[in-house]
Amino acid sequence: MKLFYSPGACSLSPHIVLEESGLPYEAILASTKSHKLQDGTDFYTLNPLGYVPLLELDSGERLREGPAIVQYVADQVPDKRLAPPAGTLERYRLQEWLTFIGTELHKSYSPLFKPSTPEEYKPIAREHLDKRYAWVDEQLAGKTYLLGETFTAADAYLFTVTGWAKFTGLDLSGYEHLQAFQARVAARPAVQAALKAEGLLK
Ligand SMILES: N[C@@H](CCC(=O)N[C@@H](CS)C(=O)NCC(=O)O)C(=O)O
Repeated sequence: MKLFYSPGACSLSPHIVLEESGLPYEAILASTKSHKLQDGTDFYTLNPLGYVPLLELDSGERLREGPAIVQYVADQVPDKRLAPPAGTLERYRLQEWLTFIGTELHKSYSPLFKPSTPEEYKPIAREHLDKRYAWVDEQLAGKTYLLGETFTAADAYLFTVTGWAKFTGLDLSGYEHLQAFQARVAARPAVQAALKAEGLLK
């Protein structure tokens, strides 16, 4: 498999899940700024939508959308329990989290990164995120990971987007369960490996 990623972008989530899976894969840099690969290939020829993450399977088929990619990878290695078995309520809990993180968190950060966003909109986006994080913090109380004791693909996604707070003026320091979660996930060897591979660790 090949994962097309950009350092620190939402593609870090499948990058972590691939590392956790232990499966062989290649990580290919596809900068969100240039939309070009290092060999000059126009990334739009691989993904007409131009965004990462993109997973190319060994068959040559390509899969888009982070929540779909992480579930695909997790399902290749059921023993790693990166996703609960399909059809169980727990699997829907995972999808509930992936959807929440994608639509309520990830896409609420996006305008904060765009130079074209009017300044007066930014506090509104931050307030929305803060309310959602207050809820996430409550959900994490007394838990190791979002689904309980086992690390899943949802944790990789929450960890990834929450890392953007410091770049977007969002103060999450008051959320103690969330802070503990971030530290716990960051300490996982697979997470360290993905961060290192993306050049995000010294
Ligand atoms: N719906 C997509 C969104 C992916 C996305 O927002 N990717 C961003 C990085 S976090 C990106 O590649 N932006 C550059 C662009 O859209 O050209 C998903 O969930 O996978």
